[in-house]
Amino acid sequence: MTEVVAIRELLDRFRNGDRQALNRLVSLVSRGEALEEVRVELSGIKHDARLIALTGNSGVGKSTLVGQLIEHIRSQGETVAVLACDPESVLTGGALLGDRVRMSAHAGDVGVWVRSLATTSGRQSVTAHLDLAAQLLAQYGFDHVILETVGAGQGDVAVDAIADVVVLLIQPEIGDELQWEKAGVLEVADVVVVHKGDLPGAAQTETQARELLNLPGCEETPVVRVSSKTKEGIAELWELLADLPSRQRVSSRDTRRLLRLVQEYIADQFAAWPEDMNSVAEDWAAGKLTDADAVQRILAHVVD
Ligand SMILES: Nc1nc2c(ncn2[C@@H]2O[C@H](COP(=O)(O)OP(=O)(O)O)[C@@H](O)[C@H]2O)c(=O)[nH]1
Ligand SMILES: [Mg+2]
Repeated sequence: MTEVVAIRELLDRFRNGDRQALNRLVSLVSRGEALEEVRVELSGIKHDARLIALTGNSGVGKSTLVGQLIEHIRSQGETVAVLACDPESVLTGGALLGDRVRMSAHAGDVGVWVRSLATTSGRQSVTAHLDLAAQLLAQYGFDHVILETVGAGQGDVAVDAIADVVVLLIQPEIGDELQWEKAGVLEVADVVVVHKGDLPGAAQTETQARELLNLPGCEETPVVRVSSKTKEGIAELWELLADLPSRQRVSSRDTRRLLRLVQEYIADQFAAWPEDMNSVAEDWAAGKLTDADAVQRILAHVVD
């Protein structure tokens, strides 16, 4: 009973802009508590903040970039809240500390709110809690809410289900096997950032990402090269994000996912090139078949 009253009082204070109440509520929902009360509080309420998710493998520089974005946003007189959700932080403990150190430059600035969430529970609930926590921050009045999460796509957290804009960070890789290419994680991104743009190989990575994303019939996904070290591309990235209408690209992303599936399906079908397709190839090469006719013949074979 007392608990219900306490939560109601917290929500009252939250509504009046009490920062401590906000902090308590975020803690509660991220632990999976007071979910129903907060959900009711937030239902039907509108806010202008957009939820921007920065995602990518551990070590790609998400926290560092968030730090740069905070600085940029503050220099424009706007406010920002950041929820860092890094399941690996829970295991290692180290990343959490690192994030705090990098982001602590803004301690004492009321225009900045940063919290690392230790998420240990299952995928579904993490997403639900994270969504509510983010909505609380938006409703509180922050101009921007940024989520830092590891690995969209193979998803510890289904960020693309809750974020308005998903920014995928990739970095120049050593060796020729590209992890992100194989995993097909590019599809969830509204914007792809080639991070650590100061490193050798960044231009090549940028070209590869463009090629992979430039599938026929799809709207192009913007690819930006950014270095948090030199600050090159930070302002451009932020401008791009500001210009990107929320969820504008969702249908394009779905199309891309589907086309990727079609590509894989066809590749599977032709893992062993069937004998009877040789004549199609020969006729096509000899100019007896138009491109369209040759493709149709092959597709007919696939559909069989
Ligand atoms: N060369 C270079 N290194 C960077 C850049 N941004 C971050 N790093 C380094 O990459 C490492 C991982 O950064 P961090 O932000 O913790 O990555 P996260 O795990 O994705 O949050 C750190 O050692 C950073 O100093 C960059 O723009 N250029
Ligand atoms: Mg981090």
